[in-house]
Amino acid sequence: MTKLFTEAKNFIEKCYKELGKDEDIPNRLGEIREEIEVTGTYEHTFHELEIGAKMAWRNSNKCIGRLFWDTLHVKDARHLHDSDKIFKALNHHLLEASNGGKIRPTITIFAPRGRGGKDKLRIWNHQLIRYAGYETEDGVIGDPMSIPFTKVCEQLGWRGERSHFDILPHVIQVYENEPVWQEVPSECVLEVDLVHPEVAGIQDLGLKWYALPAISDMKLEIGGIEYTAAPFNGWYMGTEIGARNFADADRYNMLPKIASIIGLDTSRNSNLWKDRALVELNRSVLYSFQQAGVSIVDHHTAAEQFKKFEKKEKVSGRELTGRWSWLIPPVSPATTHIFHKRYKDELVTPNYFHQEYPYS
Ligand code: HEM
Ligand code: NRG
Repeated sequence: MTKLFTEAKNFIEKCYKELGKDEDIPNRLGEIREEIEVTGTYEHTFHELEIGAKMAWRNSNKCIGRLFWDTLHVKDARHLHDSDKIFKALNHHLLEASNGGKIRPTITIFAPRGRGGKDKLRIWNHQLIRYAGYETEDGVIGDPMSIPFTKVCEQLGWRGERSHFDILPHVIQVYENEPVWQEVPSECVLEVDLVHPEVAGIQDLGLKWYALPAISDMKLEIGGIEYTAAPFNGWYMGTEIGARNFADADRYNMLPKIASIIGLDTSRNSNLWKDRALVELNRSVLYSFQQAGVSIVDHHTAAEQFKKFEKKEKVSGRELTGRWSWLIPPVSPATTHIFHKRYKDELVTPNYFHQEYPYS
């Protein structure tokens, strides 16, 4: 038995049993065995692809948002091999998933790695929407985390405006071809300006963040088939933006500015100015998204939803896996039940995997 067939068998048995279609397993496995013998690989039916992507989300140990795994909207783009059509599909994903603010968890799945592991489609962006970062003599402009990728984009001929919030272009590599880029149409990018329910000064910072977190550099693996381009999105948990993207000293580093706006003494640690600034920044993120009608979840609600997920998995007879260090929120972790439990960090497939950077 080839390795691929073993992995296919594992997946088909798991998924058909879950769908209550046990009787179809022998036939389907016969088909797959023959297809692998003749072509070296096999193709998933749409139904298999859909349930596989959902199971992969359910098995994502680092994700607190898994209660909603069964609602994932799966878009089949396996037939697209032309860069223009792939760019269009990415824009379409952004529009449909953003849905005017009522975000729909969505994945677009492009053609998998082909026979012999050769044909490999890649999206070079880490996320479909992300802000550029530039090193200048006067310090960093934009998102420091994007500096290496922004350099790559500029080497490919793109030029950013050097604001703190330049949307990076989409960069894709279609098989052995050189990478190509395309600007993301502004109508596909929903953004939220930061305001605060009481502190007017926060608005004057001119901060904003995009609505849609859409990871585009991970590989979806289902039954031994590797989907190297399969961007997916849900909605944000507020702390991702308020406690990390804006707060980390090596990201937008806004805590000192927020503290000074609120009038806190930043010369001493023991007055907890960082903690107080963090809370106001996180209130601001949640309030701004809510006012703008854009889906977002606070970390307490997300933890409660995760608790529901834990219970549902138990009822379904599946063993829960999770990575504690990622599941606890970065603000007030011990106020959530997650902090007080242990999770088994075991890899279950299908799943989403990190892959090598396509650029050096
Ligand atoms: C990680 C929340 C939807 C798969 C995470 C993290 C959070 C989160 C807070 C940790 C991120 C970090 O610390 O950088 C949510 C919420 C969702 C959602 C609120 C709303 C629906 C999804 C969907 C998928 C997914 C739709 C896949 C189909 C993952 C994966 C990771 C992750 C694979 C780990 C990413 C990595 O290794 O960098 N999620 N998620 N999530 N989530 Fe979700
Ligand atoms: N922390 C990252 C995004 C990681 C994924 N988070 C999600 N995923 N919510 C950031 O940009 O802040 N999702 O699919 O919803």
